[in-house]
Amino acid sequence: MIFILASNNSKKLAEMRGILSPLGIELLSQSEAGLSIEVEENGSTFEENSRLKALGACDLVNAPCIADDSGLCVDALGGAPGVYSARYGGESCRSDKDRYELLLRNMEGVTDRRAKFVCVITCVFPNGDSIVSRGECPGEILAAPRGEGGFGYDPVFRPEGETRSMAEMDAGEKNAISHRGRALEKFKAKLREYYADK
Ligand code: ITT
Repeated sequence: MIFILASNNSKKLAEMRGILSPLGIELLSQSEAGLSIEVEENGSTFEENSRLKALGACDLVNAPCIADDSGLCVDALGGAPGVYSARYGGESCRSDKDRYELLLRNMEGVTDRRAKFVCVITCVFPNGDSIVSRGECPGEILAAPRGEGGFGYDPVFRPEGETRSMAEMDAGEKNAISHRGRALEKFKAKLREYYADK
């Protein structure tokens, strides 16, 4: 089964391939599928943006398209950066490091460190059908970055029940507990049901 990942984030692609390939799902990047698109993410929820990205790709190719919209929601910041995680700090933040350093500055002196990663996967089929699944990973924001693995805010996030940051885990360990891993586990079950009903 070939699916196209409607994403420009190569780290997401690598994680999703790691999770979906054992199921026989071949995930093509946008460039491998001959697509060059940047969908405007103007939704206010992960669900809306995930659907916008999947539809944007599916309008252009005759294959099922998957999108992942994800982010970090921090309790003490009213859920920010949330759907704006990739754009946190605007033009003044040009890298993942800039963004997590801004987050740490905004959390200075804050004792409530609770946060969660959220991921919403949407798969749109050429016939208009769709599958949506959501995964969350609760945890807390560390005082300083730790680890070199993963991407984004991983160095400053410690998942609940863990002593290490997400960036101190290897890919398999992260996928087993991450928001993306959890959303994709649900997605796999829904996909099996979808094809069983066909
Ligand atoms: P696409 O929209 O092209 O897929 P993107 O990186 O812009 O790529 P999002 O709009 O979904 O994706 O933003 C997700 C951001 O949330 C991402 O850039 C990271 O900053 C953060 N994020 C999501 N998943 C993460 C993870 O597993 N570890 C660390 N940070 C993550």
